[in-house]
Amino acid sequence: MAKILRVGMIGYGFMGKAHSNAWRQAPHFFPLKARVELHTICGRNAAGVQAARVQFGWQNSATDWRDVVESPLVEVVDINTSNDSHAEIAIAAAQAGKHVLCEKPLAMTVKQAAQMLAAAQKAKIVHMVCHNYRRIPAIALAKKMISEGVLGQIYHYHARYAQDWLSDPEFPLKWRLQKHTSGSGAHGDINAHIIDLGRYLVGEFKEVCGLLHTFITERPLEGEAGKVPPPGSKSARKLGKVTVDDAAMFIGRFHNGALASLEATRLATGRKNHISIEINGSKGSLYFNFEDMNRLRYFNNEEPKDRLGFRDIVVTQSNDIQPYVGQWWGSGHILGYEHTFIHTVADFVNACVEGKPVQPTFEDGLKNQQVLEAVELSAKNRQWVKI
Ligand code: SOE
Repeated sequence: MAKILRVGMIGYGFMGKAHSNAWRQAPHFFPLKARVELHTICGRNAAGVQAARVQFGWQNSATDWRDVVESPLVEVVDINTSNDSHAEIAIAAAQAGKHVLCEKPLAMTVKQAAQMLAAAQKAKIVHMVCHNYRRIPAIALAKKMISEGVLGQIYHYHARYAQDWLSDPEFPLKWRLQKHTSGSGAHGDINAHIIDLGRYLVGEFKEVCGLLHTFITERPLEGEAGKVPPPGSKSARKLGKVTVDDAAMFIGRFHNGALASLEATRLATGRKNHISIEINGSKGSLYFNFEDMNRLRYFNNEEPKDRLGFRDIVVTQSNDIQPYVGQWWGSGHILGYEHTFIHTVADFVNACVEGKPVQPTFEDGLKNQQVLEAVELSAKNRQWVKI
């Protein structure tokens, strides 16, 4: 009888949708060591989570995450809530012996991340942070090429994560815009991703110097957006203070001597989910652009000098020599954002069955948090900070 892995997922927003799709699809495309059951989806709003249960294909719905964590049937807890609840839920799940997949950033602070890692290690559960972009086939190929030494000594890691969903001042003051629920803004939300890719592809950060900035300092409270008060009316609209960054930038040094330059913003008008990465080394360079996510651009400085140039590697060869793509379609049939979550879940399921670690673990999450917090301290004190 094949092992069954029953999943309880907390949160049903954008990430709940992406993760639900991944839990449903992974078994159909990857050789998993267990059957996956979408057992319970949990959210505070009963009507909302019931609708999500039907839409996303879960067996049960719940409104109290403790019911999910304490259920003897659930073996895996998938956390997709606002950042302020990651630690409490993950620690309770670990103490209940559940394997935990947690959305990024792992926590609100380094202290919380360390507590989550300690609880996971003590409970001997499998723990993973959903830095899904590591499992873009082109990024996984870049990792393989760098590990083989094709770039030689790494000089530069240059990364930009640019979105513009906050460029409208009418976008309301949701949880990602408030420090007490999000911890930080673009910094912990999307800089966390390119920090993780820097750690994955280049190495550990040694020291950083950064700045955080908020362009739009007030926004309409939820429910007030778009309501323009009639001219001359006394009832001013209810606005709230934005307490997190709109944009974060930092430079830094890796322990291996490479230099880092990262920028994350949610006000880059025209950029919807733009992630560009360039890594320059002594023997060559790699360039990646998420808006063209099946393509990795490679400059091999060891080719004959009359034909040097960046060339395109379309990372979709189905003969299994490129990571993940062999499980999908014939060569050249491209993949998308949702596949990165399916790859993440597939590796997580097999790790849970085997009881083996799977990166990025909560330790990676803690190291990410250490970089995030060092940049915040640097920005506050306007000085370099060692990690
Ligand atoms: C919002 O910025 C967001 O949903 C991030 O939280 C995700 O991690 C990223 O993949 C897409 O944008």
